[in-house]
Amino acid sequence: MKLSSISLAAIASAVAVDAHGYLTIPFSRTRLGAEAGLDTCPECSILEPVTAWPNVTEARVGRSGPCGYNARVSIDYNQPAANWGNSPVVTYKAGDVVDVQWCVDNNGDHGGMFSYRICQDQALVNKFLTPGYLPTEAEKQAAEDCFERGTLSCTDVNGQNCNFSPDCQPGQACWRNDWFTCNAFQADNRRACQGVDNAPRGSCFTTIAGGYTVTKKIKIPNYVSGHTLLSFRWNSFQTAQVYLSCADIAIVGSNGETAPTTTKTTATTLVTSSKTADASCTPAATVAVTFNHKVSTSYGESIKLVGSISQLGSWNPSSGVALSAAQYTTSNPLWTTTVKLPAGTKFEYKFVKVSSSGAATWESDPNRLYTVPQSCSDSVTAASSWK
Ligand SMILES: *[C@@H]1O[C@H](CO)[C@@H](O)[C@H](O)[C@H]1NC(C)=O
Ligand SMILES: [Cu+2]
Repeated sequence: MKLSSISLAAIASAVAVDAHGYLTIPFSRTRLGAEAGLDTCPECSILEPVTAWPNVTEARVGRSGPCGYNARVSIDYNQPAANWGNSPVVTYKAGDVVDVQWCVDNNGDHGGMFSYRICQDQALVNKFLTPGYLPTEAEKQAAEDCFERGTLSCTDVNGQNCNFSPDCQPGQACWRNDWFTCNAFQADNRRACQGVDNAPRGSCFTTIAGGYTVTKKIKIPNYVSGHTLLSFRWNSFQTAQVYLSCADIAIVGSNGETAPTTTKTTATTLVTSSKTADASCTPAATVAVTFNHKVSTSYGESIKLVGSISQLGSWNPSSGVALSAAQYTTSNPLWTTTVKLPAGTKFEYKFVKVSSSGAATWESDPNRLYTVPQSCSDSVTAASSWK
């Protein structure tokens, strides 16, 4: 059956289904976001409305990029943050066959096809590994094109059932678009999920109706990297949707050899962009510096950023910058703010806890030091915890 993108969009709105799926093993950035309490619907990172079927490569990824954008919680997983993207979650060996898993919500198995991909262009992938840097849409699409070229063939794994895999061509028996987890495609009266793995509902975490694991094997390509990405893409058949997520991985050679060391710099309290100026880009004059500060507070208390420059109140707490607790949870007590500052500005600062009566408690000495990076990146993140 051939459906135009218009009829696919019509089905999507008529069915009005909600939730869907994301990569869980290896731990994706999306999973880490959910476990940190920041992403309240990890299965909801959706690229829509797009043509997802039968041409599974037609959709442009837009802001979703190869790692996904969750519009519900405004999280862009293409950008490393405090809880994801800074280091590999697993190290694989080139040529090994390993288990990978995604989680589909009981409410939203939309059929279609899914694939795992590795982009072997490290320079493209590095845009997604630079702390604080948000890749542009052009960089997201360039990376996505590379991930599509790097689709890991299902048939590279001996004996694996390769239905629903882009290895298949239209017309072949394996080119499947029915529900792969539930026996209920277009048949709500026999809506019953056994799960691909025969795992019970709730075998993986989703927030809408409970998740079912979908476990497959992939063969790690002959590529070595100290830090790269495995991207998961599911093209839905039933709805005009594509689901994207990614995990930070490392790959060593088949004899254990590692990639040459990269030039990423990290420090205990500050994580700054290491992107250096190159001939092909214009250095940013102003940089949006996001301060992610972890500090537990009680009801009525607030946190301010106060420092030596006028933009930070010239050491006067009442003129300091108030942080937002919008992402604060008990397990992840995050206060944040973003301040635009001229590149190269050097300053000292501290965080200040302000009680409901207005009394200010300063962090302990010494003052924190910061230099706004001079690079092509116009945004950067500084992560810290109360001291
Ligand atoms: C699928 O879409 C891509 C991008 O628009 C296009 O280049 C390609 O020809 C399409 N394939 C088919 C079979 O229509
Ligand atoms: Cu859905």
